[in-house]
Amino acid sequence: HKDPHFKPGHDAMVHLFEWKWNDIAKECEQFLGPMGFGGVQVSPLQENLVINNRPWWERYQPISYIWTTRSGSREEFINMVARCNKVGVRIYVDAILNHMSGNWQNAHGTGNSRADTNSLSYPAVPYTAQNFHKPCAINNYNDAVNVRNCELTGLHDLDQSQEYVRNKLVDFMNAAIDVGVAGFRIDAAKHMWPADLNVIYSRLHNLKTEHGFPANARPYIFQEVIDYGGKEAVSKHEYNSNAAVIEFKYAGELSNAFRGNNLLKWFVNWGEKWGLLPSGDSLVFVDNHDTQRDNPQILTYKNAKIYKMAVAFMLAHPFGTPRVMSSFDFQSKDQGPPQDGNGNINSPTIKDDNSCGGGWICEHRWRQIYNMVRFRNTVKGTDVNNWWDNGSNQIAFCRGNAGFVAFNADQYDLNTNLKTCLPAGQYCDVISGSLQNGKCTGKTVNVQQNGEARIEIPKGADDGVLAIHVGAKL
Ligand code: QV4
Ligand code: CA
Repeated sequence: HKDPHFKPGHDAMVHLFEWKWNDIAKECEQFLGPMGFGGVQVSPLQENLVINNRPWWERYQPISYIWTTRSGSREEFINMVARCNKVGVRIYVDAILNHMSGNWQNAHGTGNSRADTNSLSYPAVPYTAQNFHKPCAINNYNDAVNVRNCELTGLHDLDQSQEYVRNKLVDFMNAAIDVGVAGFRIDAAKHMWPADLNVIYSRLHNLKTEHGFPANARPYIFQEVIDYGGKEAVSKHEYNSNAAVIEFKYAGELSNAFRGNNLLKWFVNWGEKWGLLPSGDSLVFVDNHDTQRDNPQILTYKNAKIYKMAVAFMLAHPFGTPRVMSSFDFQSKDQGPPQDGNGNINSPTIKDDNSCGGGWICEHRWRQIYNMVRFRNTVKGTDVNNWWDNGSNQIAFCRGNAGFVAFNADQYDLNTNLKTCLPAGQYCDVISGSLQNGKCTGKTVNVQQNGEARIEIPKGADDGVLAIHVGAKL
């Protein structure tokens, strides 16, 4: 369950947070496929509670396993998965297995199902009170039983040790696998027993060859276990034997350093030496839909220059399976996606320069980000070599003989001759521009016969990164 099954020539996934299925299908065809993205994490598929003013977080309050949400209908979902697979882009579903909704008066769902939440009755599944843990509040992260058998912010906590509950969850996931999804994000995995999860994973179908997967392929599973390395009863190490884990420490350390609280030179041994899980077990990222709202330490689209540097570092470095965040603009924590007066989600608009409008940020359409996905594809299979740093926040490294990247996070210019490891010639810096019709729209870097080049990143430059690779040679 640790292989994302990206197609050759594709790498990295993007979380298209709150996008509609039809818009994702179009995005796969028009942008993600051609740009070499590996996959999309989509918002939850299961029917959720309709909550006043339609905050984004209503999607994390399931009411049934019917595939009707504000992202679209069952037919639209199936159509999206097929169209994305066809252009080499995988779909990963955000699966909420830990709980159903919290208490709500007159609860009704996005598929019109009803529930009596106060008596833990969800007839559209159906679940009754006996399928849940006896309600208690999670209030002690030093007690694994409290963390796993009580309610996360009042969300009714399913008992995954019951065969009946397991079967409901497995059937839901298998139905998604059968229409072609490549895997799942496991929401709130910390709040479920690893042994129960392993039984559930073991019962999942293989991915089907008819959707372009290899024979006997297992679904990719990446589990949400928030573990920054502090002391808590539950740790990420309990979860990475059978499936991948979302590496929050990775995200925390990247933001910390690019904010200026740790020197970039220390990234010379970035990886397990920092207390991260093994690379093959790690889903890595800079920000996610929670941390961009509730963790002021984490970099987001609102800190554009250093955010792009952190994302570029993630994509340039071989550690982990990277996930790019794609947000909608928000002013307050609860604000839902761009929507009309009836609560229908609006589609993003796409401008001439590739960027999005209509309230959608689309970080994945920022040149500094999508060109680094191409970089990652081009250097695949190589290691980090010829690390250079200035003893501070200017760093550079090669990826075999295929790519070279440099960062300047110091408050003074970077202007020096560095080994690029690339064959001699003219290269287009894919951060300041792109190679279009044989011409570079950004800076050109001249690599000498000895593999060295003059690398310049002035302190006030728009971008604090420079990246060149053999796929963008003039
Ligand atoms: C309120 C009170 C509670 C009270 C409850 C009683 O605050 O004290 O017990 O009513 O009914 C929303 C509201 C929250 C409300 C709750 C229940 O914000 O105020 O409780 O609903 O109605 C998202 C949001 C949550 C939201 C939830 C469900 O972040 O705010 O709660 O959706 O709508 C830990 C976990 C980790 C988790 C993270 C947020 O270890 O697993 O907290 N992350 C995932 C998702 C996240 C999602 C959930 C889990 C829940 O990434 O987006 O929470 O599915 O770190
Ligand atoms: Ca639980």
